[in-house]
Amino acid sequence: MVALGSAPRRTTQREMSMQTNRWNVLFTLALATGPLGLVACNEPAGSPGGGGAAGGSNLAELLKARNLSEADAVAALKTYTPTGKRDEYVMFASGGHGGNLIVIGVPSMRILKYVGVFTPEPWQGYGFDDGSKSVLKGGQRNGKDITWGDMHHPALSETAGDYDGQYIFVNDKASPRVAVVSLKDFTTVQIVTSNILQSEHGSTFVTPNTDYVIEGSQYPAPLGGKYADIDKYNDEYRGAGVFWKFDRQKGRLDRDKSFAIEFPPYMQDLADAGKLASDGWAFFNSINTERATGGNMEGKPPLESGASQSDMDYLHVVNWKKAEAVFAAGKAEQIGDMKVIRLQTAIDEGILYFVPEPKSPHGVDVTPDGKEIVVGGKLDTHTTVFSFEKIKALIDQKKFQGKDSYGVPILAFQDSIRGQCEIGLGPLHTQFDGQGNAYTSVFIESKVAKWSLKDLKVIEKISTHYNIGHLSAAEGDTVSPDGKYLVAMNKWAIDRFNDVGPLLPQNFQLIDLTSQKLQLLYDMPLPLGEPHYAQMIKADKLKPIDVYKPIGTDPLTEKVDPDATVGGKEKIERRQDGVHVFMTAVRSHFTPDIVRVKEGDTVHFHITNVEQAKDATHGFAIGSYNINLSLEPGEHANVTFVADKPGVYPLYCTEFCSALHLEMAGYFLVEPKDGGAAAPAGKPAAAPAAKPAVKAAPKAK
Ligand code: K7E
Ligand code: CUA
Repeated sequence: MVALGSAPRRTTQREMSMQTNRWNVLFTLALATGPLGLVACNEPAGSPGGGGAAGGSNLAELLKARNLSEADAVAALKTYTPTGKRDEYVMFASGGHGGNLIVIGVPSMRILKYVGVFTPEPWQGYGFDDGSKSVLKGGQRNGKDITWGDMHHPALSETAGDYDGQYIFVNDKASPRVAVVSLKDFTTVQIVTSNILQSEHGSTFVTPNTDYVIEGSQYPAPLGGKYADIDKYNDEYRGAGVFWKFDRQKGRLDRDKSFAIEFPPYMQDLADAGKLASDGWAFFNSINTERATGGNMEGKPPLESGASQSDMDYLHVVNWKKAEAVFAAGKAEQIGDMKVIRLQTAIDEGILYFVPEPKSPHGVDVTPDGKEIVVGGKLDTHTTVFSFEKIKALIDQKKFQGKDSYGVPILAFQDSIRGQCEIGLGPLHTQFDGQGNAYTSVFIESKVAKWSLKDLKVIEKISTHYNIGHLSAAEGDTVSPDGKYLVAMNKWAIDRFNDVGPLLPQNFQLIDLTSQKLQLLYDMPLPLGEPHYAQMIKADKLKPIDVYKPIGTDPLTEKVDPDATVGGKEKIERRQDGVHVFMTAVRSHFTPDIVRVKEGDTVHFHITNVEQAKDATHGFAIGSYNINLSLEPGEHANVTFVADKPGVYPLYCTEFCSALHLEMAGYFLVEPKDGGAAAPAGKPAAAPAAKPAVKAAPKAK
């Protein structure tokens, strides 16, 4: 009678059938003891759902006491993941403004980790040691630290169009940046940026073997960070698609092998890479092909109305394989810090084509077989299904209906599509299952529409709360999606949670795709930033390490750090460039635990966590110097700073690692230059009359 959802991965068949039996028995009992019906439906909005948690241990009483319906109980059973049990899927959600990546277990919706990417993440010590600081430095724009991100689209690395669980890439729309996160240890290993773009959005999307990570621009600007007044918009402003070459061996993006393709000054929006039938091609859609510039105080229409005049914009169809060859043949031009295939070259070489698309569209999603491209109409009520075969045939026959103002060939809309599906108000993004269904978020209606790719008919709609943006289905962007679960990523929460002031969390809603009718299972508040998109991978594809091996490994090089400290060889050394402290951490002490330096010394801490026990993390903190490291078992970290303020600074471990964790502490002593006649705290010591003699550096025992 009560169907269980998909079982947790690690549960055996036998356990499973035992559980099913048990629950069936419980439910039969529960349903027999009284009407459960739709109790919750009559509740006024905002009433506590968990009133009277002490409902006893009888299931029927419990349901009644907590105002839960049978459907609620079924939903609970489909998501509840008992202690010690793992999730079947892992979702990587963008952290939005937080500039970090959020790792979530599905179906439990438990948050497993925040991975610092574009912003420091204190718990991981990300942005505090020399290595991660250098990663963040890669994301400086014009020499400036950027202390937030506008992360939108994570993209898992793929092999033959399937998530391979090795890397994940993310973007920053505001300050165009792309980051590489290694899924070996869930650590950000690289951030790149190019001054070719001043904003981006069609990013990140990977080609089927992760040869390239695609970054498409959003708001046009002169390429390379140059200045031109906005009345030169048509002539001087441009968009571009950057193809970052990924070196899988090194696990890094290779700037020298990366290139960009210049686009007209339309606002390119989302992008997707072709696969299988359309491998070698990429698709970017666009808004504002009207080229409105705003100027609502200068006698011009506001940008949003200027940009919504035409019924059609342009789907950009890009032959990146050809672009790669053209780039290799040296036909790209250096602009700013990037090699760019100029617009005219892209036209001449057959790299760029346009197909009209209705109207100010948003998402562009290639179907699992790569044969079709689904575009969400946003201001049009349809999703439009473009046929790659038709597009390719028109290109091959050079059958164009005309050219845009920049000379880009335009294919005829009707000849390029298979058809359209009437979705509703505000179709945005589309995901797929393995059964030929598509799921499109319908923003204005706050619904997910399930529709058939075969006959382009809506099968069913389910309400979400509220204003759904992206949605993420299990393995939804691969050549073989799993279906099963879908997460609606809602922009507004309004009445879903306890009130927490005017700024509300986002609301992730888990939807079961396996039930007879789509069923909403769970609401998960996301109170960190606005995550736009997420990808969901089968958990058993992830094979992260549990400790760093061998001891002393630098997570960035994956090799033993040259300054790794071996147990028993700890020391403090004064060198030309300052004081070097070679330290180990182990339950429950740092060695050395007293470090003496002089005011003005540059201090280099080289700290190795010499443990190999899983989860035996030590923190290392020196308050007031902003030193905060997280040393995972086997990990080595370096941190360099100037001891410019004399005083006595406790140092201690910030992870409760053992019964003697509080005692895992010591002192960092910064002797004043005048040798101890220190000025009171807060006042600088008087400059010494003579240079103090350099004392021998203290040695650790
Ligand atoms: Cu928010 Cu993909 Cu950036 Cu749509 S985008 S919602
Ligand atoms: Cu080490 Cu607490």
